[in-house]
Amino acid sequence: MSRQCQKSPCYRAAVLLLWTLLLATACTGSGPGSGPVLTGQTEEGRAKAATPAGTPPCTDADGDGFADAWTCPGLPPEMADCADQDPAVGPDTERFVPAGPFRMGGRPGEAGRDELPMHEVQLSAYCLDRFELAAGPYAAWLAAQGRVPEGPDAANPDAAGRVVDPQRPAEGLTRQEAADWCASRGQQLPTEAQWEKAARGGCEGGSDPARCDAQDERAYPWGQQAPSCARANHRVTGPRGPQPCAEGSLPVAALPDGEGPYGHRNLAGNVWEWTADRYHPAVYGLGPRTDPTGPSSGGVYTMRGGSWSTFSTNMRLSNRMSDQVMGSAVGVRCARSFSTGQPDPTPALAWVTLSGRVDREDGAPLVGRALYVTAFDLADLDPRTGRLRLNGLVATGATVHPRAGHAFAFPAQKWLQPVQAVLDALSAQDLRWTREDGDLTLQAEVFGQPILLHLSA
Ligand SMILES: [Ca+2]
Ligand SMILES: [Ca+2]
Ligand SMILES: [Ca+2]
Repeated sequence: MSRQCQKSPCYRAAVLLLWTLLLATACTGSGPGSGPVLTGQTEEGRAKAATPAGTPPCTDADGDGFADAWTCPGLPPEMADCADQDPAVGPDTERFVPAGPFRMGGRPGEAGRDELPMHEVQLSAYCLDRFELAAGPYAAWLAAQGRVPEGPDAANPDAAGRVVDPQRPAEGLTRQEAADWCASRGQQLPTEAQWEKAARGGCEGGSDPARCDAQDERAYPWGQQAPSCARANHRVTGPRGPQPCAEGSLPVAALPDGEGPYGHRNLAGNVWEWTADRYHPAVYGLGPRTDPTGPSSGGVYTMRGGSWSTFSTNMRLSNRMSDQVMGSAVGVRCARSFSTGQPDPTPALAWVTLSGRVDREDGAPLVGRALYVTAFDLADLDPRTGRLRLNGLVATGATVHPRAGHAFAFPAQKWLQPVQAVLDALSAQDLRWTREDGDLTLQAEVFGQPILLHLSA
């Protein structure tokens, strides 16, 4: 792009487009049933917890057999009590994550651009629910307040308040509903950093507890092994394309093999999880971050973890998604934190969603089962080719589904900025584009596959 443009407001505005385009045909198949149900603590565990070795005087005020995590931070996570005044809270319901650094983000080539660069983040100690919120307690809480589900994607309970399965996660909550639930328990939505540290583990693990190293950069909550249906309820990659592990969600206590380093279950897969942070694709490179809380302004929020309908390629724990995408299967798990967060110093984003269609630049059929395009901005411009390198992917499989010209659109209420202003800003860049009757065609590529994006106001 030109120097003039780098200095221009249009560049600083970092125009973002976000859209999802599914070209996939419906997949069929069945997965495993629910995993083992969580068991309660054992008498042996209680005896151990009451006498932690080598730690300051530890209290067990509520007598639930587990010492107070906050005054006794050296406890292993399965013995730490996140609420020592509340016998209903223990390591079976919440897991303590000790203070310290962790490595946040993904590796180049494996992650979206909004997950780069991988960087060290300092977090105060916090607790995070061990499981996604289940529909049973959530529906009971709604009913007690005379509330009905408000979200357009309400699934469990559904829009009429009917619980599909009380053991499976609450699904289709609005962010406000999720935040209200957490507040009612004396908790909060986790920040993105809190969510990700619970999935990755802090640098106190790994090969060198004294510093962050490559051992502290696991790609998935369970480690480095590729996603499977035993570890995460998602659409697993196979020779015939992504296949669903199950019909929708699984009980929140299912899949113990997928537990994270502190014992959290179903962080990856099952349902997406709301976070406290506003979405921004470029906060990771801003400098040192301590208890970051995301941008201080904006109306687009971040979800983490993927769902039962997310592909294996997006099960990595650093994956980020915003609530611009409609129909996402989203739930929540709450955090318990007493730290004062620090907002990331970023300018407000200009957001827009557009409708249109996508074709291959050379007119050939699109190859792959799905084309999934997330946020991009002008920094994604390849100066060599003049094309946008999209933060997306073409999931490949043995079967080719040529669906060129596939139409897509987003509901009008998701348009946060005047579309014409965004098109004007894009037109002012040195992009390769054509414009006709107000429509804009961008030349772009997804993992090297040239495509044409036809955008219309
Ligand atoms: Ca206790
Ligand atoms: Ca307790
Ligand atoms: Ca999840």
